[in-house]
Amino acid sequence: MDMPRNVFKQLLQQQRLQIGLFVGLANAYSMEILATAGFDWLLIDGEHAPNNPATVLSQLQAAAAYPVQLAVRPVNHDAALIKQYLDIGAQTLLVPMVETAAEATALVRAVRYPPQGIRGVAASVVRAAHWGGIKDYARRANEEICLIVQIESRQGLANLDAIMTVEGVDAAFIGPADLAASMGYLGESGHAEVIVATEAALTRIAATGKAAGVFVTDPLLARHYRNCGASFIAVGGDTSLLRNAALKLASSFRER
Ligand code: 3PY
Ligand code: MG
Repeated sequence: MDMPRNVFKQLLQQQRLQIGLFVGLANAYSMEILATAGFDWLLIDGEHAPNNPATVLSQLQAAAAYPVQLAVRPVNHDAALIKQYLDIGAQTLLVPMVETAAEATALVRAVRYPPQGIRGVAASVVRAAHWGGIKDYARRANEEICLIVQIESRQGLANLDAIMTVEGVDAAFIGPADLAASMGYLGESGHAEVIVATEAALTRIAATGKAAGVFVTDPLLARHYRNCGASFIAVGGDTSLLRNAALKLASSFRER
């Protein structure tokens, strides 16, 4: 068996538009439904959803049969947790709250085998390497892993250029909710100043030749961010989709 290519990483390098969804239901069956829905990429969220390596594994397995790219968001920068996600087969990680080049460098080291990094080696017993079936896994893994850093604070913005120069950072994704909070606008991710900061950040990221991403649910603003340089755009989350559809259905059958 050949090393599986990370198609998401290739598409990010081309800065081709890719529409994604955040997946927080933490469930393999609903993940499989979403995998059939036509999104380019799905993010299994381990930051704000009740996920762990076991639930992430079942979602990776559920979506594997479908032509959709998958990313996993760990809850923090813990190299041990990152190792587990890579070993179960996540090839793309979206890591929250990256604020300095030193943090980005540590993350690059966490996703790479030695000597470039510190990822523990056990290729013959992990799903990512087909339990030894992918003979050149240990040699090729570093190049197929895609590291996306999330920029979502004032400090992250201040250090954006330095973060983007870190070799091994493949892309950066703006998180407007945390960015708004960091700018003093908690709960106001649509605040004009947050939008201006996001526009500038997307432009700066794209200018480095690396892919820029953002979470935005408003189609017009999404189009605007695309024009600013965003190429991978998360347009919503499954929990909101379910709740909104449920609210609408319930209310539509109430007697007025
Ligand atoms: C944020 O907005 O803070 C995110 O992490 C993703 O949208
Ligand atoms: Mg965030």
